[in-house]
Amino acid sequence: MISAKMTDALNKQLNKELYSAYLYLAMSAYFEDKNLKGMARWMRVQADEEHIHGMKFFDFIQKVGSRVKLEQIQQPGFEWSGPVEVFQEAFEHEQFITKSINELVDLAMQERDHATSTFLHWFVDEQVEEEAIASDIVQKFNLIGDSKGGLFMLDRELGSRIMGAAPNNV
Ligand code: OFO
Repeated sequence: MISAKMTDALNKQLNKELYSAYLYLAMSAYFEDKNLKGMARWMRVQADEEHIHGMKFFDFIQKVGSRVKLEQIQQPGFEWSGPVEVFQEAFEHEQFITKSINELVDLAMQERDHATSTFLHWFVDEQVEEEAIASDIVQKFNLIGDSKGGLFMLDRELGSRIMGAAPNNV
C-alpha cells in the first residue's frame, strides 16, 4: 500500500500523461489540416505512446491497492504559427514532464516508497529519450530554415515513425 499523498501525486501524473496524449493529438490534427501528413503521423504515434504512459500509471495505482481518480483534462492548443512552434512546444512540454517525474521520484524517496521508486525508473529513462528526440527535431528545423524542400524531406522522415521505435526513427 502506498500513502494517500503518493496516490494523489500519481493520479496527477496520470492526468498529465493523458493531457500529453490530448496535446499531441491536437498537434496531429493541426498538421493534417496543413497537409503535413508525416508530421501528423509522428504526432499521432506520440499521442498513442502517451496514452500507454498514462495507462502504466492507471495500472500501477490499482496494483498497489490504491484508487484511480480521473480528473478533467485541460484543453490543448488549436492554432500554432507553424511546424517549428509546434515542435518547440512539444520539446518544452517534455521538459515540463521530466520535471514532474523528477518531483515524483523525490517524493517516493522521501517516503521510502521503494515500489513507486522502482516503477518510476522506466519514466526517468523514457524522459531522457523524449527530450533528446524533441530537441533533435527542433534542431533539424533550425537547420532547414525556410527551405520548402527541407520541410518536405523532414515531413517524409517524420512520417516513417513507427510505434515503439521512436529513438531510431525521428
Ligand atoms: Fe512524453 O512522455 Fe509521457 O508524458
